[in-house]
Amino acid sequence: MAANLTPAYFAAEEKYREAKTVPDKIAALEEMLSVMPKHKASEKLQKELKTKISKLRESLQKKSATSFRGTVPTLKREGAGQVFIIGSPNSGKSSLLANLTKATPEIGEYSFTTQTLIPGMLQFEDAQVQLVDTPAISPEHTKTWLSSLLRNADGILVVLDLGSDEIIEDSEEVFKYLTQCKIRLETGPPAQPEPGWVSIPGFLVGNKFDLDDDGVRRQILADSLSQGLSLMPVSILDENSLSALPAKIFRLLGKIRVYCKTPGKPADLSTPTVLKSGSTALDFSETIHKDLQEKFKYARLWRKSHAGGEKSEGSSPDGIRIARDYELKDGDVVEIHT
Ligand SMILES: Nc1nc2c(ncn2[C@@H]2O[C@H](COP(=O)(O)OP(=O)(O)OP(=O)(O)O)[C@@H](O)[C@H]2O)c(=O)[nH]1
Ligand SMILES: [Mg+2]
Repeated sequence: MAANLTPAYFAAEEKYREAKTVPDKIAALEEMLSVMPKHKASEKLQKELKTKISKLRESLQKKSATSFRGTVPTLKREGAGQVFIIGSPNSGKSSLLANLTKATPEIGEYSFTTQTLIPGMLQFEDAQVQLVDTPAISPEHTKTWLSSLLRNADGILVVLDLGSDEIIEDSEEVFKYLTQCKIRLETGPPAQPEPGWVSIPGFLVGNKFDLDDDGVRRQILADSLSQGLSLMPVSILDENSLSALPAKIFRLLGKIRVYCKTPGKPADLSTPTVLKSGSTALDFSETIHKDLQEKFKYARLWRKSHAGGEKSEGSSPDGIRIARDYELKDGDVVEIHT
């Protein structure tokens, strides 16, 4: 045959013939497509396979859409913020959640494994962030209830598959969806959105970099992004590549951790109070007790000097005296005096 099909292709085709369920059929077809030699002579066959996959996905979606009719999942916000993991089918969203939290989402070789919201808690040093795994965004079907949840998110991670030749189409699909939801994704400081729009901090995660040997897809994807949006290439198979994620996710939230000290006692460094960055000593006092704002006279501040840098203010044993409108930083220890 002109398409020069390989034994790997015929093995996958055999799997397809034997597959009893729709997800298994999709998995086998996707395998056939991925192992097939890509050239002019096989184009027709590639197209046929893609159509078959898309029809099967649709039937799967119809089934799940009816079983979920009318039920919009609800989710209680927990931790320092709520960050949604969204993206194209099979890109590794659930794998990422399973890796970063103790949650145990189903992980499948086929698309549309995840059909509802799955939360997990991400630990970053002494703070926790709620990560939420979601059903895939795709032209065939995206859950209608996802939009309002995303518009309320504190952060969004867009996961794309660096192992897929369709990564640009997938990326466009996700951004088209975000545009429909009137969500502007921004890695830097959020800009003032136009009326009706929301600006949500986020970045792209290019997963499966192990399947992008020469880094070509990563480059093409990076070039396609609008300015200021950052791309982090990772692989679930390479633990090191994931190690910077918790800090990057926490930083997205624009929050600081402040520790409370009671006069005459050592500081409580076990649990931080998480505040919006830009918060002042007075804002902090309010989180300790509602009456404290009125009685606030002054505060003492201890601020760690940065490693290798000059000692900053507050590194003396007694800390420094600060006024109520003093802006706090991540890691500050504060003692309120009334
Ligand atoms: N090679 C490789 N495979 C990965 C990686 N991450 C995930 N996978 C595989 O990709 C497949 C899909 O993973 P999932 O985590 O279920 O993907 P998903 O985005 O949640 O998929 P849906 O819920 O169906 O949209 C599974 O077979 C994973 O084992 C990776 O970094 N490298
Ligand atoms: Mg999933």
